[in-house]
Amino acid sequence: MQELPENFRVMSDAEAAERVRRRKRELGADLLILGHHYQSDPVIELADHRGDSLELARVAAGTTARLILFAGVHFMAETADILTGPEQIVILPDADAGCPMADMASIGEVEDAWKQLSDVIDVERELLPVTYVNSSAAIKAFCGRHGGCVCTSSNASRIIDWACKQRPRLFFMPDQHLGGNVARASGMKDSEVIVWKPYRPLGDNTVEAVQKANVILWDGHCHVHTRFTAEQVSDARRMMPKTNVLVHLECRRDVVEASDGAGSTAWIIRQIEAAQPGDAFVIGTEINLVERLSRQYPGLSIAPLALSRCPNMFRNSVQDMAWVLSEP
Ligand code: CIZ
Repeated sequence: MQELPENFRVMSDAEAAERVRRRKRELGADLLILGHHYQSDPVIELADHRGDSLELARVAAGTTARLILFAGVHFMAETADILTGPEQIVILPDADAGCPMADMASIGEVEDAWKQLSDVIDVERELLPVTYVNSSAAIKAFCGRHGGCVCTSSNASRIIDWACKQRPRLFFMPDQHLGGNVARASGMKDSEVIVWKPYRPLGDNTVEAVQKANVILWDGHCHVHTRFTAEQVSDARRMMPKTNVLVHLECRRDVVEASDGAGSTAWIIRQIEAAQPGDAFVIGTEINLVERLSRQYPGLSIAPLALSRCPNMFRNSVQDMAWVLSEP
C-alpha cells in the first residue's frame, strides 16, 4: 500500500481542502464525494452527500460520476463498487481504513463454519445465511450462493422475519449484537440462540446445542459500540433524569435493554429530527455523529453516552483526499 507522500502529510487542512475543491471544480459531474456520518467535520464539509453506508452506495449507483471518492471504510467503498457500473471507479481516501468487525469474519472461516455445520444439520435446507452490510463482498456472495441475503441495521428486523419464513434456522454474520438484539426483539428466546466462535471446533458449541439452535450468531462485534456500558446509561439517567437514552443496535444487549430505544444510524437521526424544543437526549453511537447532531439542533440537549470514536473512519483525512485526487 502506498503511503501518503511527505508533501501531503505536512500540508495544512486549509490547503488540502482547497486542493480538493479545485479538483471538484475541474472534474465537475465526473467526481462525487461521499462522506459517512462517522467522518470528521473537515471531511464532511467537502462531501456532496452525507449518509450511512448503503444510502451512500445507492447515491453512487444513481450517478454517472466517473470517480467516486468514498470517505468511509473498506466494506463501504466495496459496496458502492458492487452497485456502480464497471466504468465508475470508487476510491477510498486511505486504503488502510478497514472495519475490524467486517474483518472478524473471513470467507475462509465462514466456509469452514458452514462445512462443520453441515456435519450436524442439513444446512442447505435448514440454515439461511444473512450477513450485515458491514462484511466483505466475499461473504455477501457466500450468502447469495446459499439462498440468503444482506441486511442493514435499518432493515435487519424485516430481513430476520423474512429469513425465518424461508428456513428454520438463521446464520447471522458478523455482528453478534445486532443479530442477537434483533432476533430477541422478534421473539427469539435465549435458549434458541448460540454464538459461533471461529477457529473452535463446532464454533465452541456441542452438537446438541447446534441442533437445538434457531439462530447462530457469528462472534463479531463493533468496537465503537461495544464501548458503551449499562453503567453509563444509569449514570446518564441519574445526572439527567428527563433524558432519553438512544443507542445503536450494535451495542451490547444490556445497554440496549437499559436504553429508551435502539436502532440504526438513520433511526437515531429520525428521533432527533422529530424531537420537540427542549427535549434531551444521550446518544450511544460514534462521537462525530453525536457532536454534529448536537450542533445541528441547538434547541435540543444532545450529549454522548461516552466518547467513542471510530479510529478507522478517522484515518481518512482531507490530506488523503487531496492526494488521491491529485492524479488526473
Ligand atoms: O451501515 C452503516 O453506515 C453503519 C455503520 C451503521 C448504520 O446504522 O447505518
